[in-house]
Amino acid sequence: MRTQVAIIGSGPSGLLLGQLLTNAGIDNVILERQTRDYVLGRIRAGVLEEGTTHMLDEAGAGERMRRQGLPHEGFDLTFNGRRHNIHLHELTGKRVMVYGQTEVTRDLMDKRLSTGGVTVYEAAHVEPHDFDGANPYVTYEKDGVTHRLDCDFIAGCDGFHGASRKAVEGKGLEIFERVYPFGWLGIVADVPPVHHELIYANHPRGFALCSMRSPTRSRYYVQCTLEDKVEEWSDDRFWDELRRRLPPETAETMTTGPSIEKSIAPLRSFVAEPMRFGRLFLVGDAAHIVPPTGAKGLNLAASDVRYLFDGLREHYAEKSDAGIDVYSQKALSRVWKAERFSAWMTSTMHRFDDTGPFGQRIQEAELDYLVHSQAASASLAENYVGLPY
Ligand code: RFL
Ligand code: PHB
Repeated sequence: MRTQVAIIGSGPSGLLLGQLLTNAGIDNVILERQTRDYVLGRIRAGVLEEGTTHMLDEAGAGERMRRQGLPHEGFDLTFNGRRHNIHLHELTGKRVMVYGQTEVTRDLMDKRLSTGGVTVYEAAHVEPHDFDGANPYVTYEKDGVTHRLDCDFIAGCDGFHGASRKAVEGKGLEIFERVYPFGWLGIVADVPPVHHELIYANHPRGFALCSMRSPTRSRYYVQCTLEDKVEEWSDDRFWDELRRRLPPETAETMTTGPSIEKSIAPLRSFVAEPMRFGRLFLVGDAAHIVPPTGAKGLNLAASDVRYLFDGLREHYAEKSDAGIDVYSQKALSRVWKAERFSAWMTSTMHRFDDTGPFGQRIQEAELDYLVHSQAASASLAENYVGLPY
């Protein structure tokens, strides 16, 4: 088989890149390790920047998001028993869209199906080859048979545990990493959200986040230890802990109910440099991870796709490699700013055992400054809605 762009991974970055390429008449094939249902079963991101929503529109996959997504004007921060609003729209002129990654993925998969894009699911042992030269190819196994996909370029959109980054280890790849000493325990429950916008809570017992997927479906998180096990967290224990970390007036109005999903995610900051190795590009979580506190992961995957798609389109339409040549540099410049913001928001909102009550007071002072200084609020808002690209 031959294609122009071989895409490894059918998460949001692979699907978005694939759709933009298909729309531009550039042939592509997606190789995905899992089944379609498995990919759709993942519950992850919830907040989309305007740049991401515009790209979904451009891909022709934004219609349901525009109908069912929830545009948010701001979010609340709670600390020291009080709740404060950060009005994103007043501070930046921009909003964010609350629309789950599961729905983004479904819309992109449906669009791909309707435009005849090829996706090979359950492709095992995917391996990129010869990307240092002019004739790269990817091998994979499907139903016990080995296949070869020849291509012009390989897009490694296969997430943090994928095959693409592994293929460039020892070829000048540099890793920058911080692993946090805690995780997030998250649940989904079919109860109305406690508030119509998100609430980020700083509390001496640990961070909490009240998010949502729809007016009838809530997504809540509490900071937990790395030793915590999902089985140890009954629904009752989760709701009690969440309520304790919110101001009493907020906790009292919360509707609780049985969870329909419950999982623990560790927190990590990670960047792999560079993001291009000859004819292989690393995209999205394959190249970088942010802790979810700033809601940046999926949005960074979208901005990587913006830079790479523009470069590939230029290559095919204008016979210029200028865009491809600056891909890694442009993407990393935006990635590092989001890494900075996500690490800062994580350190300001979470409980760190080693800093004790002094650290807690410093966080509260920082948050107090943040919500009362126009300049500090504007800086937070500018980063949260997404830096321009
Ligand atoms: P993905 O989504 O991991 O997709 C990679 C795909 O590649 C496949 N794959 C392979 N395929 C073939 N061969 C192999 N060897 C392969 N290895 C892997 C996988 O099966 C998968 O289908 O990466 P992508 O596309 O780069 O997208 C990144 C986003 O998924 C991620 O950044 C976000 O989910 C992060 N994130 C958030 N981002 C936001 O922008 N806003 C948020 O509000 C937000 N909240 C979150 C989050 C992530 C979370 N978790 C669980 C990590 C909340 C949480 C809890
Ligand atoms: C979510 O709704 O899953 C979500 C929202 C905001 C975040 C992280 C996750 O910062």
